[in-house]
Amino acid sequence: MSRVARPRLVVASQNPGKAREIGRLFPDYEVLSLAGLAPVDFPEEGGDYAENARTKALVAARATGLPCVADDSGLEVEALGGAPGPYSARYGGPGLDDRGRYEALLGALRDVAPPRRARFVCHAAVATPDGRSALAEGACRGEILESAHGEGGFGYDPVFRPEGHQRSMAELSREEKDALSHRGRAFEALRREVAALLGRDG
Ligand code: ITT
Repeated sequence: MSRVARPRLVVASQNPGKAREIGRLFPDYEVLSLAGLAPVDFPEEGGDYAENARTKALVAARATGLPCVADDSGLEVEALGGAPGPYSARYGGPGLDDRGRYEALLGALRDVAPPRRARFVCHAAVATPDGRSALAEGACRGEILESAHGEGGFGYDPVFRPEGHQRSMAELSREEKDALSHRGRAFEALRREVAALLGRDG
């Protein structure tokens, strides 16, 4: 029995939690991680999710010579005027890990009564080495809890409860998170473009 080779797709992210999630959204592809393929220096990110996502995918596609997907994402908290937003990865100052960052967020919201409404946003990008690219976005509404719950996911998941659920994002199964997350939705919306750019039927 002959097996049709799956097209190769590189996940351009230096965040292992994020890279795992993007990878599992593409079961029909041979997903490769950036680490070990080519040294890639991402430029410093600005405040525009879409531009950041496209730049990550394009820079990685040029460096690896392979089609790449990337995302730029963040957590927008209503009581903080939409912060940290595109700066979510750096919230609370340098040297913090995921836990340090969500603890800084809980501290900033200490005097804000629930519900502390928030949403995760994700702009997904695909790019080819010859410079073609496409973008799509997704969001997930919810609220910031008063303490951390759960061990799954990454980043702010333990302190975020998606709308309509009684558990934090970190207490959901991988399948549950992928079905409702900003990232799951953004890459679902990008699926056809990925197939088209890689020369596959959607
Ligand atoms: P790459 O740029 O290398 O992909 P990064 O972590 O720097 O990694 P971003 O600039 O897009 O990526 O930052 C997104 C941050 O938003 C991420 O570091 C988390 O703090 C937060 N975040 C995004 N998606 C999340 C999710 O699904 N769950 C929890 N936190 C998330």
